[in-house]
Amino acid sequence: MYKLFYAPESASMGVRVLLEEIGAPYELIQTTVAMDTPRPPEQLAINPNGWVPVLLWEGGAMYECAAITVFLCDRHPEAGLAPAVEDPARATYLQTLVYFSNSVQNAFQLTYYPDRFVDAPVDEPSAHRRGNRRLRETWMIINDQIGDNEWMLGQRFSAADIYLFMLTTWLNSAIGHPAISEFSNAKRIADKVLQRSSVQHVYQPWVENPEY
Ligand SMILES: N[C@@H](CCC(=O)N[C@@H](CS)C(=O)NCC(=O)O)C(=O)O
Repeated sequence: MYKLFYAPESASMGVRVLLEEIGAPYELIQTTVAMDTPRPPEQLAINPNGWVPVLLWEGGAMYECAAITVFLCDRHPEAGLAPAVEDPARATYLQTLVYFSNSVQNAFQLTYYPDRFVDAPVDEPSAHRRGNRRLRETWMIINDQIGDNEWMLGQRFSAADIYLFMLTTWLNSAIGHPAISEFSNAKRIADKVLQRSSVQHVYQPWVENPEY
C-alpha cells in the first residue's frame, strides 16, 4: 500500500496517475500547496521543503516527482511504463524526465513563486516575466524533441507522456504563460494522454474546466 501526500492541481497528480496505471493500492493524504497554510509535520519530516509529491511505502519514503516516477516504474515493470535499464530508449526517458524537472518546472517556478528567485518584492514581476519567456524556450525544446513522434519516446507510450500531460495542465495564459497551442507536438501527445481512463479519473475537475 502506497501513501501519497496530495494536493489538487499539483505535481502529486502525475504520481497518482502512475499509481492508477500500475493498479497499485494507494491512500491519499490530503495536504496543501497554499503558501499561508502550514504543512503537516509528517510531511515536513520527509520533505523539509514542504512541497508535494511525497510518497511513502512499506520500506521508506521519498520526494521529487521525477525520482518517484523512475522509482515506481522500475518497481512495477509489468505496467510497461518505462524502458528497462538495458533498453536504448532509457536514455531519452531519463533525459526527458530530468529536463522536465530541472528546466520546465524551474521555469514554472519563476512564474508561480517569483519571491524565491529575487531579493526584493520589486523584482518579482521581472522574474515572472523571465519565467514566462523561459517557459516558451523550454517547451519549444520539448516540442522539437517530439517532432513527428507519436509519443515522447517514439512509438511507445511511457510515464514521460504522463509527466508531459501534467505539466501542460499548469500552463495558464491568464498569467502570461505561452498557450499549449504554440507547441503543437506536445499538445498532440497531451490530448492523447487525456483520453486514458487513469487521467480522466484523476484529472476530473480539470477535465471539466481546463485552463487552455
Ligand atoms: N522539484 C519538486 C517540485 C514540486 C513542486 O513544485 N510542488 C509544488 C506543487 S506543483 C508545491 O508543492 N508547491 C508548494 C511549495 O513549494 O511550497 C518535484 O518535482 O517534485
